[in-house]
Amino acid sequence: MRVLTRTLSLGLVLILCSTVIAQPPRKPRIEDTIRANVYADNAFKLYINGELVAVDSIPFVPHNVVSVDVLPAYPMTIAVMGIDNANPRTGMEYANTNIGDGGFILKLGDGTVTNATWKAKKFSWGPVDGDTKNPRSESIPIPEDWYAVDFDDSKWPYAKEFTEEEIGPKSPFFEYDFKGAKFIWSDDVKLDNVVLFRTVVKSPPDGKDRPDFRGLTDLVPQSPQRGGGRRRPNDR
Ligand SMILES: [Ca+2]
Ligand SMILES: [Ca+2]
Repeated sequence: MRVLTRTLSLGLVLILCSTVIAQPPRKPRIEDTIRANVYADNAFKLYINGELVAVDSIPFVPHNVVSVDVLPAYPMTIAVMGIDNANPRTGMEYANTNIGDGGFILKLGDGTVTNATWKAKKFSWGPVDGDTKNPRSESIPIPEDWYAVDFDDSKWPYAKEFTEEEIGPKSPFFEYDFKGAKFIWSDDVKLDNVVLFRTVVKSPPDGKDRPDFRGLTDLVPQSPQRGGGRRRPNDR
């Protein structure tokens, strides 16, 4: 009986050890990141796995591309706020002389691209019915946790794809890799001015195996901690 108990205890210890070993093996390196190329008419906020990772650094003009390194972890929840420049009261721009149109496109270094499999829901639109004589906008409240991993977007509509001709991207769009990605928006690329997008990338589209570094801050690192013990020169 005692032998059995000891064997079971040993087994438990081994299971615990293997659980620990299965945790992220090291700190992430820049080679573990993938490049995110993002272009929005006019601006965006990008969340990955519930964290804000990029915002459009130039919200109106020129039409810039934001290209940043991100650390992927799968399944990967991507949530984006797309913002077409508009007067919040009328939904129009350029001193209420122009309806203006939106558009969003993204490509990640793992092969993730925007297309009609993404969800897209409008939260502010106008001028209602395209009425530019008496323009007014309408909005619905944006859920507080719209970018969270566990947010339920099952009732959201799917995004609509638009051609490059319809969106008319401007330089320097053509200098960046958006191959295979589609421009998306909600149904009305002119009237819909604030649109939220969501998708879940179950596994890397390029099939490459990548470590999952989530929860790294909750673990005791293998190398000495800052301020605790001696740090090796290259341990940063
Ligand atoms: Ca518009
Ligand atoms: Ca616009």
